[in-house]
Amino acid sequence: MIEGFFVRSRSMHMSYTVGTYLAERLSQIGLKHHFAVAGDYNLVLLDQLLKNPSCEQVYCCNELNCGFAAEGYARANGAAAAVVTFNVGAFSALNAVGGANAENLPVILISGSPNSNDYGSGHILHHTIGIPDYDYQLEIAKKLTCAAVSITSAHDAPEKIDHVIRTALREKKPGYIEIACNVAGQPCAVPGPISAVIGHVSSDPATLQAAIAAVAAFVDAHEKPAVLIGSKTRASEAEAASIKFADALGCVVATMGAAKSFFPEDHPSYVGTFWGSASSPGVREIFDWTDSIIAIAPIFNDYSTEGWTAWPKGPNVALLDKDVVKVSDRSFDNIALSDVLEGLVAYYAEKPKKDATVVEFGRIHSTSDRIDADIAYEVAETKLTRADIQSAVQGLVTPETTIFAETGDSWFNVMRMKLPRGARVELEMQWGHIGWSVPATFGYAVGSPERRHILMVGDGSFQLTAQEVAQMTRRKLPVIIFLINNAGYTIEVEIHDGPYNNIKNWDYAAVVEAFNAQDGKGRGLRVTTSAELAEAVNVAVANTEGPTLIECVIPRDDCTSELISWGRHVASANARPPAQ
Ligand SMILES: Cc1ncc(C[n+]2csc(CCOP(=O)(O)OP(=O)(O)O)c2C)c(N)n1
Repeated sequence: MIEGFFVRSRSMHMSYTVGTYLAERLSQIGLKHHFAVAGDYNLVLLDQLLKNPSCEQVYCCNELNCGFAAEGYARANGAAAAVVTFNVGAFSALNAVGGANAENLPVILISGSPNSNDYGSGHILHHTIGIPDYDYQLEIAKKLTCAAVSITSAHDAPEKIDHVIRTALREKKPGYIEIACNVAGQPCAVPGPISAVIGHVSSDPATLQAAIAAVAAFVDAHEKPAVLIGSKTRASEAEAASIKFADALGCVVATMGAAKSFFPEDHPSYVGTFWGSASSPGVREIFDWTDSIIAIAPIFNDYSTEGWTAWPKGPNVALLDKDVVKVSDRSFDNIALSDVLEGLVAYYAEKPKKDATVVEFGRIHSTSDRIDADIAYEVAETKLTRADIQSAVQGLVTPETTIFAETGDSWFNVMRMKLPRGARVELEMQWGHIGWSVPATFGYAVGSPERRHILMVGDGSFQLTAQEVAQMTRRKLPVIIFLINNAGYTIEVEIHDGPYNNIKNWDYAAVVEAFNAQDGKGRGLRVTTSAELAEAVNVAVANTEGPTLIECVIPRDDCTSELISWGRHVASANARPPAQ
């Protein structure tokens, strides 16, 4: 409503350029920021974007980080934009765009591109591979995004921009827009109502009814169903509906590793993580005992199935995905997951609860919960352990907290945490680019300053993208970083060890001080005992004017037992000999 008024009132008084049109659309879809690295192909565009005060420009140290910062922002705000220069910038950002695709996040990558007169002219331009053909970046972007356009004329810019933003928002996938450097400032049409871009697409009514009936028949035919929540539940906008579905059905609910925090952990039906041998206590057993699984928006890959050893599939699994349902050899598409779940909620409203798995879980679940066991640690002058770090993070988690857990043992540490309702965990398990978490936490923190942000990152991962801590310092973001210095790539050690898993040690705490230069308020602390860790956590909580990095020094082989067994399964899957 407000946005519509904003468009009308502005459009009566001001004219638009391609760049201000784009800025208007970005702010209309709810972006208060966009991320950028400057380059001569995008400078005019950046000027145009700056003219819109409601969508602030936020700078990054490099384009890979810029893409990941946008990816993190999209996790907090539902969408994001990153602006980069041609080839040298965009190619780095495209890695993060691949990540946004894998993680189902609508990140719009915007690249400045050559002067429109240079297309087809035979001119060779800087930053390119030295051939007078400038389509190859667009062609690559088409593979990694759901919609990609090149704008070389202001005339068709509005519909091209709208097409990319609309498709990205609907599909929850990244989009790509390149704008010729001499076109960004050209006059352009006034934006129409934003509802044309963000309008809701309805489920096909007949298919929806048929899908609901098929799932209901599947559930009715089984005595002991269990619900498994997958990581695409958020992208499917089905988190609220899946809670209602769990309430109506009354059976156990587990989350997959990548979906940690996508279902409230204080819900009476919630049992923990299902992840093969890395499952929470009792969860693998209850999934062995169940006679049917309703899998909601899962991603079953080699990692999430623990090297294909814990892969729910076959006739006893109903798949309720983002816009397709597959059950009992029937398939229904063009339906929204939340509509399917709401239909099932109505169907089960008056029926007796299917709670056999809840009763059984109560029987098999050990009372010696390893999470509680781990939190009861003693603050002492003894050598710091992995469990101490896990406990320190657990102690900081509030309903307003988001924990970013980087690829590595941080995944398995965070699986053990107990989350109050409202707390979130962010993981990048499908793409799994180490170093993702530093810029992604930065972007997320820009987009949700009201929350507490905690980052758990290994030393190996940190070395890829460390410089983005400087942007946290620049914007005074009080992110608390637990950097686990275990002297190497421990997760890789558990999969397959060799000299390539040893890394050069850094003085990580000093790195933060270096980023401070003359004006930063970041803190860097190095701890080797649990007592020092407790003290450092107090310093971190008190530092509200910048990030605090706590370098936690632990032995190389101090990792979770889940990592060890998961790593063994993944190694076996990797080692399968070629089929004859
Ligand atoms: C960009 C990229 N390069 C390489 C890898 C392979 N890789 C996966 S995990 C990992 C090591 C992570 O080590 P660290 O951050 O120290 O965490 P730890 O395992 O010690 O907990 C590597 C190299 C990757 N996932 N992404």
